[in-house]
Amino acid sequence: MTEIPHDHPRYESLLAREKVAAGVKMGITSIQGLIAQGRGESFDYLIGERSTESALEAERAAVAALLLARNPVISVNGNVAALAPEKVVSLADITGAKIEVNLFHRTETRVHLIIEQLRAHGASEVLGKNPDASLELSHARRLVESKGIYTADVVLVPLEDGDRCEKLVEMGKTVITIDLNPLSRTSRTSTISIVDNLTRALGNMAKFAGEMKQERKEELVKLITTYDNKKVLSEAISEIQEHLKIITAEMGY
Ligand code: PTJ
Repeated sequence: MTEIPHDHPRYESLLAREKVAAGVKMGITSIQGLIAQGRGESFDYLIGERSTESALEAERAAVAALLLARNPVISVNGNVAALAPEKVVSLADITGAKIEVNLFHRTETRVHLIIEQLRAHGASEVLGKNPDASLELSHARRLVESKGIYTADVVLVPLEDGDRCEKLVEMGKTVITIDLNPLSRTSRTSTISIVDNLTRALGNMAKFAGEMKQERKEELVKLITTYDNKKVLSEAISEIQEHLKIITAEMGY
């Protein structure tokens, strides 16, 4: 990886770019994953590269859902494995969630390498290698494990295109997504849409999970029943508009 100096004004963004590029070189991330990262970067720029109030609200609700779940599962693809394997493992440990590899551009080699990557970052069990169940989808993301995504009541699906998300919602599952684009099909179809950068979102969620684990069950239930995803998405869009107004004013336009 190219060494990015810590004092570079765009350090976090450039580091993420290096990680995804390294993921491609290692065979973990698909070449298409580079395009996905670029799409995400542009939305992050519009958001102001920060976790907004609406994102934090969605992240708290998501953590409550994971903590209350009977069988929570975190789905991992090639971008997630390259960008934040340690954060996935830490969130899974705190919430008791299983981890399952699920890929759009699926090859058995990539599945194997991603499992190894997660193991190297402390995961004990990673599902996805032996899919014995199928979602009603015509592409490889249909391949899931019966003890994982197939029977999960809550699924965290960071970073993907929306059709599997839609299918999982149809199956009655609570679907949490992390996608910097508040207008994407994923954001519009999920139960809890986190409009935030994957790395920031997973970090915030692990921190919240540590704190919220001590809370009474009723408090967690209240967080979910009072949560309004449409409102959160509309606030996410307003936050982008506000940010654009501020920076254009600063630029004197
Ligand atoms: O590893 P595979 O084979 O499963 O392939 C995965 C990719 C990422 C290639 C696949 O899911 C894909 O093509 O995704 P899309 O359709 O490009 O959607 C990616 C979405 O995630 C876009 O809406 C981006 O804005 C968003 N995104 C990209 N990077 C990030 C992100 N959101 C949060 N954090 C990011 N770092």
